[in-house]
Amino acid sequence: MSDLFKPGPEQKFTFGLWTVGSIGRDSFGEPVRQTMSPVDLVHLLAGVGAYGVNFHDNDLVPIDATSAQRDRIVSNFKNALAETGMVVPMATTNLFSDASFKDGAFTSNDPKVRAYALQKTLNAIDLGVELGAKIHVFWGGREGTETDAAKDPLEAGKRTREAMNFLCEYVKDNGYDLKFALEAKPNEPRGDIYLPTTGAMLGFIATLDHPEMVGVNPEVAHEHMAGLNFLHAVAQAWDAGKLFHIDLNDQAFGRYDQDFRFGAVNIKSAFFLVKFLEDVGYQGSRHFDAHAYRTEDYEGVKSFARGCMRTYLILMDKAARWNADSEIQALLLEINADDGSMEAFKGSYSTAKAAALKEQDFDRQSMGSKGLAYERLDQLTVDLLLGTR
Ligand code: DIG
Ligand code: MN
Ligand code: MN
Repeated sequence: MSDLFKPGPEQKFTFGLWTVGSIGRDSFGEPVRQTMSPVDLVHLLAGVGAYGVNFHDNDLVPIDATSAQRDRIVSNFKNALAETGMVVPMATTNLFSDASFKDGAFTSNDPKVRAYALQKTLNAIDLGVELGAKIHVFWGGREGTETDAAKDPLEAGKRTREAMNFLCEYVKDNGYDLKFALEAKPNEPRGDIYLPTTGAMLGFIATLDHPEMVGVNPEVAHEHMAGLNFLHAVAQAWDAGKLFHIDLNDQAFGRYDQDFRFGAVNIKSAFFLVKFLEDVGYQGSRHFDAHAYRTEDYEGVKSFARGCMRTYLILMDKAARWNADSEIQALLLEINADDGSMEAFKGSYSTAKAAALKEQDFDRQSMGSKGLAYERLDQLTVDLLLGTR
């Protein structure tokens, strides 16, 4: 592949240990790849040009490891980071694999499970901070139901709020330089998952004691599973100052969580997302929460990882071309033309402004008959993406 689209630290491309470390087990099949150690995965990621590596607590330290084993694992991991120059921008807690979380973690009906989930998260926060993480993600994969007979959604919300408030206080109490990013998903592995979309998460954050410490980690596949426009979810998060992290991958609509390589399905929506992130100057990690096809060996896994970053870089180039394309930009100027006749009605409210607006005549016929040239604009975009301009 050409060196033109070579990843560098400036893009902050990161992968979770669980992504390139996925051994291809799924609900209908056994693993197809051998397990690689976290140290080997760090070297694999460094070898393909990634900037950083993220992990769930148990991706790195097995749930039943002794403290001596934990210390040795962490020390070896730190050595691999030092040898490769890789960093750990984000960590997270696995609150979904162990059987004890079968009915949720923070929202479990069992108070012992809720307390254990908090304890596990405190330890995972400590581990992430020890390795340099500045963001801790919460994906509530088991926080949901198959029957609403089993759990009052109000109570589930209160339990989640109580846990998040407790954990924010823990970070403050320990003086950690750490923020939380909540990741939404509408379903799978639960029949329905609470707080199913990024928009729902944004509303929930406003109810917390320390909302300034909590943002969102939108994932392409998860908004697509809900049939939503991912760019619009990201733009709303950005507008609210809450885009603390982002999970990039791809996903066909109306399917289970496919976690495909970035841009593998919806190249046009991936383009508009990349253009948005680059236009607004997003400074966070570009995290690929995805995994290679189950058909692949580790050479295929490396192709997967390189492909995520390469497609992002190609779309960055396309975005710069779109922004510099004179025909596209001329069309945008035309579309957004403003003759200044409505200046009096812009901005904040006044009694006089409302009275004047009520007296204003509008020519609905002329407004409704105006052609907007969106077909031409979109075709110019498709031409640019297909390389014919
Ligand atoms: C799944 O999309 C979730 C988990 O892999 C993890 O908790 C989070 C971090 O990106 N994404
Ligand atoms: Mn996913
Ligand atoms: Mn994710």
